[in-house]
Amino acid sequence: MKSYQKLTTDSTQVPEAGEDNVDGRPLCHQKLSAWWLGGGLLMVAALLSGVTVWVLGQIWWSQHGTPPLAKCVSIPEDLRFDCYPERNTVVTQELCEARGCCFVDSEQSSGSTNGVPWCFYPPDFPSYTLGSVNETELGLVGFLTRKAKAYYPKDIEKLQLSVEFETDTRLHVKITDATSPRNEVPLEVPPVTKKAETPYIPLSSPRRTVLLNTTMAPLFFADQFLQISTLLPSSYLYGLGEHRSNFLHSLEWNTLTFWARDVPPTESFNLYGVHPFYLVMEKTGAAHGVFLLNSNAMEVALQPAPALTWRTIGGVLDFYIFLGPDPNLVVQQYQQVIGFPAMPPYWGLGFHLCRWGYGSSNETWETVKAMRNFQIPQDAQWNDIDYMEGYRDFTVDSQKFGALPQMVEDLHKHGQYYVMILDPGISSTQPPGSYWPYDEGLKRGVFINNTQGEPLIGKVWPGLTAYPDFSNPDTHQWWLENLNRFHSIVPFDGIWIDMNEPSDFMDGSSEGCSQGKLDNPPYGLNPCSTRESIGTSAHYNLHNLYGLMEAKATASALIKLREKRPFIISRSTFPSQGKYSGHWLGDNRSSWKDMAWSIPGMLSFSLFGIPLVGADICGFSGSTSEELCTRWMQLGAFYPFSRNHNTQDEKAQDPPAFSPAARTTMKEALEIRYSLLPYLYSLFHRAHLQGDTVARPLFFEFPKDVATYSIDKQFLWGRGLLVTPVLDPGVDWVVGYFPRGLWYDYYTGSLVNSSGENLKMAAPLDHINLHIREGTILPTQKPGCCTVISRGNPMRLIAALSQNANAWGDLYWDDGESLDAFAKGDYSYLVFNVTQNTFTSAVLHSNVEATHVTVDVLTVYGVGEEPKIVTVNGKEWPFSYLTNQVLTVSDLQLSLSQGFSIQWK
Ligand SMILES: *[C@@H]1O[C@H](CO)[C@@H](O)[C@H](O)[C@H]1NC(C)=O
Ligand SMILES: *[C@@H]1O[C@H](CO)[C@@H](O)[C@H](O)[C@H]1NC(C)=O
Ligand SMILES: *[C@@H]1O[C@H](CO)[C@@H](O)[C@H](O)[C@H]1NC(C)=O
Ligand SMILES: *[C@@H]1O[C@H](CO)[C@@H](O)[C@H](O)[C@H]1NC(C)=O
Ligand SMILES: *[C@@H]1O[C@H](CO)[C@@H](O)[C@H](O)[C@H]1NC(C)=O
Ligand SMILES: *[C@@H]1O[C@H](CO)[C@@H](O)[C@H](O)[C@H]1NC(C)=O
Ligand SMILES: CC(=O)N[C@H]1CO[C@H](CO)[C@@H](O)[C@@H]1O
Repeated sequence: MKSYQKLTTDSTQVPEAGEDNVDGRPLCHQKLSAWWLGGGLLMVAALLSGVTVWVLGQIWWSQHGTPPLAKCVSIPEDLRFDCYPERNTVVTQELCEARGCCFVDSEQSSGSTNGVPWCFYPPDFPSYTLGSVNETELGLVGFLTRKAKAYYPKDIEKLQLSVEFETDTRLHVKITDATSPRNEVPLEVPPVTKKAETPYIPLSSPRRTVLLNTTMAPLFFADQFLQISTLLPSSYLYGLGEHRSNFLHSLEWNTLTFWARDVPPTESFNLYGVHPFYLVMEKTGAAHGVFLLNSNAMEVALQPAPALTWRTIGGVLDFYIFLGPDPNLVVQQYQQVIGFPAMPPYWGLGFHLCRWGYGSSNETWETVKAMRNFQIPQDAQWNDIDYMEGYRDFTVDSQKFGALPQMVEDLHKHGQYYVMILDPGISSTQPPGSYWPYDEGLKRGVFINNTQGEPLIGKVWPGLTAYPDFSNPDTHQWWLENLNRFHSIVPFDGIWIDMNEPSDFMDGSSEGCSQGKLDNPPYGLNPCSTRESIGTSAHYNLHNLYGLMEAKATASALIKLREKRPFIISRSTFPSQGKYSGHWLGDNRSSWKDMAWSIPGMLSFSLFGIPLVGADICGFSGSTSEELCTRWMQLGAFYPFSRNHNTQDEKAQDPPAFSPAARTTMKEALEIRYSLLPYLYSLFHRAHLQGDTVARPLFFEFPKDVATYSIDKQFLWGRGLLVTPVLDPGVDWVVGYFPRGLWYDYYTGSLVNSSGENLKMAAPLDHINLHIREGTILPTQKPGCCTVISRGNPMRLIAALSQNANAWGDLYWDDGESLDAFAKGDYSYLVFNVTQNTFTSAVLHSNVEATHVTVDVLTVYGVGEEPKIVTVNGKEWPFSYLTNQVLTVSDLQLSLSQGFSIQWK
């Protein structure tokens, strides 16, 4: 440890990257340098391969007092940081100046009608001073001290700041109370070994971007109010969920709340999950990401400077900064911290059907039979809460759902699966001795208590309920035993965990909100959100983690019960949720607008490391129409998690419920999905292995193309398949953006040679536009009724040649359900490529799994000239060639487990 001297210079000049002669001594760390300049300026710069500069900013101090108006007015509106963000408060000059802030009302804001705050911080508002800076193994540590009281109670005087360069591309900045411990999120960040790191990809030109600049507004660190603001290097900001918004966030004075909440998706509301992570596309096409690891109720205020303010009402300021430099790497680096998503079972990628209000097991069963009858692919049938007796978990309505066990047996006989809903609320009103889950839960003390140490009672579907405390390991054991007892009656395969924000139909609890400080924080966030607080001390900190903890308990129970990969879909989510579950986007309406919102929702969850995501196809509440449902089935066939789900008392919306024409179109859309499952499954493997996205925003693949930055009506599967759905009623065309390059129509192989333009395409009601990107090889398989069949069908490989006549693709294959198949080596991995008129399949890893799968057809799109001869492993072979430059070689019967080559000249 080396103590660090304050320097005398007043320079605030930013040193250039790699410059050694700045007025300050860099700490001796290979990648991280810190300079402490005059006036309390701390600057931390990360020098990445000598080209990247990253700056934390400065934390400064000056005299407190009412600032002179002239100084206030001179602050540009976009740079006014809100000093009075309290909702439902009319900010007066008196209130504002009592905080030592500038007050400039709307007239003086040059007639501006936007959200420019009237009360904002002067540039010299008092904050913390940095001192005692020492070098540590990975960075530096110092103390921040505050001399003047701020205006929130229990202002913490002395903080510890640590800045650590944990990997070449990840910085960890943590600000905590220097003297006493505070709530921290129990997230285990895996140690990063050099080996596991993703390679650093040098940019062609130096990246001298200031990613964070925290100098414009003061740092606050009181017991129940923590705030830090930063300028952003651009307005291209993504992430920050769960909210309903465009994929690209608006920075027009837009405040987003983070508090898990049961509410139908509505713009500007905080929704079911909490993901304090954002990704920014910088002006150069490079990307970085920031994650605030904090589980308390919080808020992010965005303003057009562009700037961002974090406000949280508990915990610590624990930031991870990911340097990318491309968006795929940012998301991978984020998942190195929160954990990579679980590998789903293969059947989980099939089509799922559900509704609330089938009314009986027989009606549910009839739907499955109708699907089979029309040969529409389906892997899983689900039930909502109506299967239960009085909506109580782990019960079956014996009158209406008496045949449920037989139905599940029948599903299994057909290679299909059963998933049912479970809510966390456990009915507390049954006579003692009649409801094991509650009786046993009470006995074992697994429920969340109120301040008097009694189980806290709220209200959900079954009426009054207690809430399991999933932070307690005893609760996991009790949950497992409940599931085990139920599984012996209904041998379910997957679980849908709903209402786990946790939802409560009452205000706080049956006793209302407590009077304690935790139910009445000095900075009340959105009253709609605090309303749902359950008033125990831990819950204040744990509320946002509830869905994560329940998913963890459920996944571990399912593994014990089935000894196969668990399949779980959760409504509430938190960072690292992908390790345990997928997510659906909640209780949408059957409307065109809601269908369109599903794409930004899905893409945001790709950023959050929860690739298994989809919306309720055809819409949950409200009544769908045949046209809407047809379009939605086409789009939903490309949700990574594909489920049609409906509410009670609405018309049926399962495919058999529609006209023959609509039904056929829906069936065809699902058959395309089933054809593409080998590709989708391989994408999930990459997500599981290293955090690649599955449903991918266009700009991830074209980060230099600014036109892609706001696209959220189209998306990619992986790098190679572009999906352009119709999102409007009454049209038979669609406009889609095609980044520069060659794109081939999935169905015909016809070429689109784009210069980076919007193109209008035919889109009759029975057609969804799909395009393969140049240079891609897609492994596809003949579809079947369900994955158990399709997995055994012959494959067709589709190669879409690049301008240079190359293509690349891969296939991950295993038995589709074993735990840790990859870790145990029980898989096959194949790489396909085309170079110099030769297609090769190379087997890089092989086990018995792939031997019975054959490759039957190779289709090559973009073969410029008709070949004279085609050879397969050196042997001449018949072929067909179409004038739209499509070469097809059929009847191959090649074993997937052996390498082969196909040549044309
Ligand atoms: C830095 O080192 C000095 C001297 O050992 C020590 O007094 C000080 O507390 C250290 N600072 C921090 C933040 O630990
Ligand atoms: C931070 O932002 C302020 C205000 O725009 C600017 O004066 C200062 O130079 C910035 N600091 C760095 C390191 O870019
Ligand atoms: C369900 O169907 C089975 C066989 O078709 C029949 O025996 C049973 O009574 C039905 N159950 C209900 C609850 O309708
Ligand atoms: C709740 O109180 C019961 C006793 O009433 C106790 O056994 C249990 O441990 C408490 N639970 C929690 C989470 O504190
Ligand atoms: C695509 O367009 C570019 C630019 O016009 C041209 O150079 C290229 O040859 C075209 N490629 C094909 C396969 O038509
Ligand atoms: C394509 O396959 C051949 C033969 O297996 C191999 O030599 C070549 O390196 C591969 N090219 C690419 C880009 O993977
Ligand atoms: C169930 C429900 O009504 N959900 C919401 C779906 O989204 C729209 C806005 O897009 C909301 O207004 C609805 O409340």
